[in-house]
Amino acid sequence: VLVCAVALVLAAPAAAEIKTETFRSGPITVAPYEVKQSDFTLNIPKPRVDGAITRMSIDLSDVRTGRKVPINRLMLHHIVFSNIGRQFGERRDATCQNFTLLDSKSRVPGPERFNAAGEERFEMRLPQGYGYPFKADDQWGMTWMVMNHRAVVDRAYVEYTVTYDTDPSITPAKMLWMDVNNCKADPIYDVPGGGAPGSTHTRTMTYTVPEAGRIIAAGGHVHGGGKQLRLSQPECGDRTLVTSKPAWGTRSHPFYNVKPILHEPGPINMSGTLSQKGFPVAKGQVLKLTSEYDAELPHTRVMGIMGVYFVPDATVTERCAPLPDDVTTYATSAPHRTTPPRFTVPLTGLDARGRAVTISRPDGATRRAGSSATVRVGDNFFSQPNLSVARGARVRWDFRSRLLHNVTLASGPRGFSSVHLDGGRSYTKRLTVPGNYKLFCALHPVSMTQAIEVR
Ligand SMILES: [Cu+2]
Repeated sequence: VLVCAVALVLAAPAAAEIKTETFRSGPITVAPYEVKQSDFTLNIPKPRVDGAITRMSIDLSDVRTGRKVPINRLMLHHIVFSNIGRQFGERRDATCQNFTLLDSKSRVPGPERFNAAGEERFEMRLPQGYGYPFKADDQWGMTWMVMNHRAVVDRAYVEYTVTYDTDPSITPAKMLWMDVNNCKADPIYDVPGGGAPGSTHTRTMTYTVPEAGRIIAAGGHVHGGGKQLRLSQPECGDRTLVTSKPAWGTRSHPFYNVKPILHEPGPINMSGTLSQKGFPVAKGQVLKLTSEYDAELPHTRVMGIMGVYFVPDATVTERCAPLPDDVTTYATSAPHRTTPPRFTVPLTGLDARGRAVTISRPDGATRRAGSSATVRVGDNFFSQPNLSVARGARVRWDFRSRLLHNVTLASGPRGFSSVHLDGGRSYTKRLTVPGNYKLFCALHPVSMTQAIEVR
C-alpha cells in the first residue's frame, strides 16, 4: 500500500505553485550627475517556466550589499517592463502599434508592456485568481532612466521581485497602457501655467477596446503638479471607473532635497484600485483617460499614464452595466501631503570641487537680441547662456550636437520644453510673456543651463 501511494504521487503532474523570485539586471554604471537612459534592455532575467504574474515590485539594489539604493545616490525615475514573446513582434502592445525611441525619431514595433514604475515605485498587484501570463521562453525587456545625484561614479542593479502562479487555470489579464502622450519611450508633455489659482489643465487620450471584458486593477503615474488621473467611460455619461491620486512627500523628503533636480519632484505614491468582479467594458466601447494638473504654475516634462489590467470576457454584453460593488483602493501609509506642493526647480552648476550647487544663472555676460535669436546647442553647452530678447521674440535652438539634448524650462512665466534632439535638428519657441526664464537640458542638468530675459 505504501509503495503504491508513493508511485501515485510521483506520477502526478508537477503541482501548480505560487512562487516569488527576485531577479537582477545589470549592474548599471552611472557617471557623476549622469542621466542614463535605455530604450530597451533586452533579454533580462525572468522566471524560466510558464506562469502568470500576480505581483511585482521594482527597485535599485547596491552591487555589494544587495540593499536598496537610496535616492540621494541614484534615482530610478521610471522603468517600463515589456514582453516581446519568443521573438520580436510576437507579443504586441494593446494601445501602441509602434514606439518612438528616445531620439524622438526612430520607431520600432511596440512589444507588450505589462508593468511599470516611476519614482513613486508603483507596485503591481492583481486581485486573487488573476495573473499576467508569460511563457518560459518569452523575452522581457525594460525601458528605464536613472539619475546619479552624487559627484562619484555609482553602480547598481535593477532588481525586481516577481510573484507568479504556475496554475494554468488562472484567469489571464493584460495591460492596457493608457497614456495622454502615448507610444513614446519618453512620454512627456508640458503644462504652460498662467491659469487662475486652483484651475486645472487637462489632457486626454481615448482607446477603443476591441473585445468585451472587465477592468480588474489600475494604477497611475504623474509628475509634480499632478492632481489626479481619471479613467472614464464616455458612452455611459462619462462615468468615472477609476481614479489614481498622488501622495506628496513632506518638506524633508529626499525628493525635495537632492541635487540636481531634473523636473519638479513627483509624488511618493499613487493610489491603486482593485476589483475581483471588475468594471464592465462592452466590445467596441471607448475608455477615456484624463490627466489633471494644476494650471496656475508651469509644469514641464510631466506625464499622465494609467496602467489598466483588463480581462477579456465575452459574457459582458450589456453596455454600461452596473459598476462592481467590491472595489478596493490602496495608497501609502507614510506621512504625506495631498495637494501638489508649490516648488521652484532651481538651476544647478558645479562648484570648484565638482559638486552640484544651486546657481541663480549661468556665468557670462548677457547678449542682447531683438525679435529673434538663435542658440547653438553643442555637447554640452548652450552658445548663449545669458540672453535678453524683446517680448514676442522667436528663439531657435539649433542642436548641432553628437549627443541628444533638450531645452526645458526650470522656472519662469510659462512652461515649455523640446524633445531630445541632435544632429542638426532644431526647436523654436515664441516667448510672448515677459519675465525671466531659467532653462536647462534635462539630460545634462549640471552642465547645460541658460537664462533668458524677455523684456
Ligand atoms: Cu544635454
